[in-house]
Amino acid sequence: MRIDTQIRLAAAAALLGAVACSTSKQSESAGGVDSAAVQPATASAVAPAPGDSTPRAALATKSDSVLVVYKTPTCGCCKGWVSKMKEAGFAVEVHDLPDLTQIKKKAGVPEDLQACHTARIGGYVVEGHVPAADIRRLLAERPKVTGIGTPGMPVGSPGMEGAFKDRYDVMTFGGGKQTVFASH
Ligand SMILES: [Cu+2]
Repeated sequence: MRIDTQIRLAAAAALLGAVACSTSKQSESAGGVDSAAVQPATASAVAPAPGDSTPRAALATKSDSVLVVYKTPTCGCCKGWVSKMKEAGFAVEVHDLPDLTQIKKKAGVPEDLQACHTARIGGYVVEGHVPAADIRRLLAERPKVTGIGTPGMPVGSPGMEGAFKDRYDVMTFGGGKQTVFASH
């Protein structure tokens, strides 16, 4: 009986999470999406606008603290993750794109790890709802991998808060065999 109820709650929360991710209202970020937005962070870092040095200069000098996020404009849980990363102290540069297929391909994210958003920081790729502490550890330890990723959209991960918490792993990729980087 209790387990039944928990399963139903879990299903409902998961459904809510999925709905929130796919149907949240459009991002209010200004500016249209164009191909220029797809360029890597380093490209924008070398072209600071006159009189507007702060964010771009930060990109150039503190790339370990600037998280460049690629997401679709309607993804609610992506916005949730961005908020959590900001709360954790990362400067976040968001690029809204209608389709992330090419971004994920270029970033080398394996298909089985693909999630809703793809980010770059300090030369690494961060895929999906990875906790901020894991990103900091990645930057501190600098393993020889392409990046880390949280496959799927586990409830309880940052940006996917819910009535319960899934157990989930953050995996490394691009360094040979995928390995568990952190378990939550
Ligand atoms: Cu998500």
